[in-house]
Amino acid sequence: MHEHIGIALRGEKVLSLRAEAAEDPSGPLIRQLAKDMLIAMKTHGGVGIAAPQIRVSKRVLIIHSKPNERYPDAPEMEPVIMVNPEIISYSECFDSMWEGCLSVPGLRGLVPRQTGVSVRYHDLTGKEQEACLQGFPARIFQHEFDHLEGILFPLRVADCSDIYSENEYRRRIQGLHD
Ligand code: K3U
Ligand code: ZN
Repeated sequence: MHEHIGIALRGEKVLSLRAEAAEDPSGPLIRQLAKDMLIAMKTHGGVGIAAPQIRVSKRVLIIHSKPNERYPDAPEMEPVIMVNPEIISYSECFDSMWEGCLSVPGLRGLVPRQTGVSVRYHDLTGKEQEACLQGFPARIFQHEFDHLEGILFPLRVADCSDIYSENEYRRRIQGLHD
């Protein structure tokens, strides 16, 4: 049984800071941080996580795309751990999707984002990697990258009336009744 790793909630200062670069992407501190993030992401049921969400202001994020209730067509991917990620380019197209966040419990917001991003990062061996992300993985990346910049999804919602409570979201968007 793992020690419980808590999630920082909106209003906590660590979520509004610009996170610091990891000096040694393959060192023991970053490896342990990545393990803790994986545990926290899995226990809390996220499809991604960023280090500030477990109260560590370092530039490390994980994306873990998998099909889910909301996005049944999302690709199934192994978790990808990115240290010191950078955005090389964005696609020109935008689309909007309903996002949630472990640090903003109970809310859903309709967020416009670019449909694709090319990114560069270090893996846990310290090697530089590049990836072109499209669709749901690109969305998760941009959401997690925002965490490293101190930005939470409600700031990205284009129209304030597109922020719903989780229950209202389920009723109105998913058409579920409980
Ligand atoms: O599993 C979640 C989910 C929510 C909405 C749609 C699909 C899945 C919980 S929220 C989540 O996984 C965040 C992770 C966070 F909080 F660490 F940032 C990632 C995310 C969900 C949806 C869109 C973009 C990013
Ligand atoms: Zn989030």
